[in-house]
Amino acid sequence: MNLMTNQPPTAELQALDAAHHMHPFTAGAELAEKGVRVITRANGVRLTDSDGREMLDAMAGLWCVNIGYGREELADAAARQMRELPYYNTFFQTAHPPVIALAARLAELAPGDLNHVFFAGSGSEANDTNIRMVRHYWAAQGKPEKSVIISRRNAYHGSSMGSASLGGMPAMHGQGGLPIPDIVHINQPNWWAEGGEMTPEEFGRARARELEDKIAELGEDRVAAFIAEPVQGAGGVIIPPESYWPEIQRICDAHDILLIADEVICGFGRTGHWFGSQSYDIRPDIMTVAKGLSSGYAPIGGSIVRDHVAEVIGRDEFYHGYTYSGHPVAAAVALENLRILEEEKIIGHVRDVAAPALAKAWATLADHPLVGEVVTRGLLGSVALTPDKASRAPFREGPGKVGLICRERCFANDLVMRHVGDRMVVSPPLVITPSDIDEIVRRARIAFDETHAEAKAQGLMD
Ligand code: PXG
Repeated sequence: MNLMTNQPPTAELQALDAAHHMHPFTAGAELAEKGVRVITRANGVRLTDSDGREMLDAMAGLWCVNIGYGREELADAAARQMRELPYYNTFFQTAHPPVIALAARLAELAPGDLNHVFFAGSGSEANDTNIRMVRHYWAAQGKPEKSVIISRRNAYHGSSMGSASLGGMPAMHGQGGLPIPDIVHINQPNWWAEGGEMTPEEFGRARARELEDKIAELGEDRVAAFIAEPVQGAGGVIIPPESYWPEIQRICDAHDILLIADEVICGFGRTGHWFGSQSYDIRPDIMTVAKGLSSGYAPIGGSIVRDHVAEVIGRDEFYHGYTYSGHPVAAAVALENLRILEEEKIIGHVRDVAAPALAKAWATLADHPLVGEVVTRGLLGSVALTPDKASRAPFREGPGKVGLICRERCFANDLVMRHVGDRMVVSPPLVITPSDIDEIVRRARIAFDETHAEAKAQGLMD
């Protein structure tokens, strides 16, 4: 025990973790051998581990700590609510003040007539709600066969049976018998990897028209909804060509298909607006929210729903809900988070200060020999690592090896940055300053240099 911090030594924590803790998206045996990294404290945009080492968190946790770490106001809001009413449910005609206030606040913030909120504990749960809700919406109107949901390859919508089926990750579908019936996938608007000789604008339109082709193939009377992230996050921060979303919107309108925007990453300021849908002029019927709703301080998610959908769903009992739907402590924390986002004008800071600073600093990486595409949107950024910029070629050993080296080199330089295959992604807390953005990019460049040398040494590139 460290008497200063009241904390067991790192090796002891690692041994207990290896013996008892099953981690998400982790090969347990490999981790046990290496030893888990234990994060003990955080403040602003910086994490501290159990050895006292400080790191810049360019990922805002898992894309969620929008207001940054260490905000006492959220801790106070949680403690206050726990003392007053730690739990009550929202089933069977009951509610409590924080859930009512949060629903009303979200209705105010969400564009148009997205006026109704069904709460969940996470993004996965909210997307499961959406599957049942859109199918029930059509069934309640005498069209039970209108049940297919179209999603996209390389989308991420969660890990539960339903949400992982919506996701377009083959490795996930390969475990546990997915996808569930009546979920189909079209291609993603990833111009760098898949655009070939087309211009980004041509490619964006072509990929959007795959939705129209799929609707024609299945028949309009079979298709309930299309779901997509405004910007694919976990898929590698794939920023769609400007031509993509207007065409998707036109197709959904023309064919009477509900549009679900998964705002779990894009929501609450990430793209420089309250919602990514506003950045791309998307008019969704349902928005999935989680993560930034509470800045990750408490687990909460939900579906924000337009009037016409809520009206149909509300006609009869919707046999759906979670014990923690609208949990009072999580709702109180979310309300306080939304207050801070608004009063401190954090979204204006993203739009006017941080996003332009990231765009400028990130673009300087383009001259690095390992770097191909360099893109940002708001405070989302990614680079594609490549052995050959001109041909946009992938590495010959298959995706992920060089990306993994790069992630490790980032850690070694006290920078937390994710890799998705061979794309490096950033999604820092929204409160980040231009000088910390420059520091992220300075460390990233060092990590890229080291990765380049290592990839050559391992024969992964010439
Ligand atoms: N939709 C989107 C767009 C997401 O990014 C979910 C739904 C699911 O939310 P929950 O709260 O159930 O996790 C997500 C989650 C990563 C990573 O490493 C990304 C997510 C979660 C965990 C890891 O990129 N996104």
